[in-house]
Amino acid sequence: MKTITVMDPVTRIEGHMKVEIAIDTNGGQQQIVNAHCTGTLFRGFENLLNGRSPLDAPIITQRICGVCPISHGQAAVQALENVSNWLPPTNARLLRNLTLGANFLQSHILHFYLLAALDYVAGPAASPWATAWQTDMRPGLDSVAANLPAAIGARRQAHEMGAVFAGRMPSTNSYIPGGFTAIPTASDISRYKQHLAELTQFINKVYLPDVQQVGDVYSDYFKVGRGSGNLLAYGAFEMDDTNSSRLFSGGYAESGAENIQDSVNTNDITESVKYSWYADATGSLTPASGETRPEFPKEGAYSWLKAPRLKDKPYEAGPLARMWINGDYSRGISVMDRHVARALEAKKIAAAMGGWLDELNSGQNGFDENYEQFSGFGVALTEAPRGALGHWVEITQGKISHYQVITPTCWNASPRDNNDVGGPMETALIGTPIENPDEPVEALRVIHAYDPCLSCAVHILRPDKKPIVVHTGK
Ligand code: NFE
Repeated sequence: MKTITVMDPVTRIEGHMKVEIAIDTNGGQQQIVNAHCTGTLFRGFENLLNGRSPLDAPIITQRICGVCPISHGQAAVQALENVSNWLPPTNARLLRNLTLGANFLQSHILHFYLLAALDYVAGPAASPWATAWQTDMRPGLDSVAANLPAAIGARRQAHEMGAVFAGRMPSTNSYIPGGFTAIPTASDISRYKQHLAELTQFINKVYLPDVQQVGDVYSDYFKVGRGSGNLLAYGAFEMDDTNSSRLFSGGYAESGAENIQDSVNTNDITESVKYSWYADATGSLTPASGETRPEFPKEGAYSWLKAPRLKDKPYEAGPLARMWINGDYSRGISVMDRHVARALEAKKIAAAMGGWLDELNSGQNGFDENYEQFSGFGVALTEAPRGALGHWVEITQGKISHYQVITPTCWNASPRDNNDVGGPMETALIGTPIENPDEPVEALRVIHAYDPCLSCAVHILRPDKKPIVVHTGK
């Protein structure tokens, strides 16, 4: 008999998400036979930006999320600079990389220890650690549980490291079109270096071994949760001032392919809204012409996320996709591969950060005073900790006239598209064995491996200043 289990809200993620799974017996085993992922709040940041100064874009878009604000700051300034066809000076490029890198490290450490590990490891017997379920908790991982408090310290240290140049974390005012507001001093550089050395030690000696240990005890999860099998990365961390090389290159691979396409044409990206609470007239648009026009209720719709597709296909974004496209990881596509690739990526980024620090010119301005903000169209394709992030902007007579953001979680947690094909996470859930439908921890493992972030919801203001309140319940 089919059981429907609803997780609402899914906990230990950022943002607001509901996942509904249907569980049935298949081949003598209970498993998930259908899944629907729902983003339960509306995010109308694009509409907030219309009519504003371009300088507001990096400030406002960082408020989309407290976990990945730096990526939004980076994407916003790169989109604005793209309008002016301009690249930042050396120190700005390096300071941005160093601040973004710090944000990736805090996010990856946060994700593994505070969001995902408790799916595998019984936490200390105290709130908020103690797990409320007993299903499939395997012994042998006490040493991982013992590292949870140290991980909190490491995450805080990554934030402190980012704040050395950025002034404050999580959201910073230092990302501005034309450069970066800080002038690094020798003492800043040495403070950053000290943090980086300690964090590198944590990543290499604690985080990576812990992930490997979880992978050994739960090795069956290398075969669970493949998802769409299609991988997408835009690339990030500029390695030179001409933007000819990045630490992670962009590209896509269909069906876990060996055959990696090394560039992404954004005209191939469209967003379906057949199952999303947006006006049908806004469906199948490319982000350059995309519209954020909510429609609730709407027949058949079940998510506030649109369904982005590349050449009409769903794609997974994230550390596994980045490492795969860059040729750094090819073991497989699964729940556990996502954790391992994320930890290996933290190691790779931390190592690169040492090089950027050495390249910094102490005492030199990271802002080019000749920068001029033109009107026109701009796009930035970069990466957030959770994967490919795009910002599209149009400036008309000095004001933002159009803005669109597609976040990585939009790719990963998207609902079904115009062809009724589910998003990567929905597909990954199907086939997952479930021991106890009342405690479907196996489904949580699949969901958490993507590190979903449903992004913050907002009320948007009409010109008459009355808030539009969208009711998603009865
Ligand atoms: Ni809110 Fe984010 C990242 C972005 S959401 S955490 O990483 O963009 O997918």
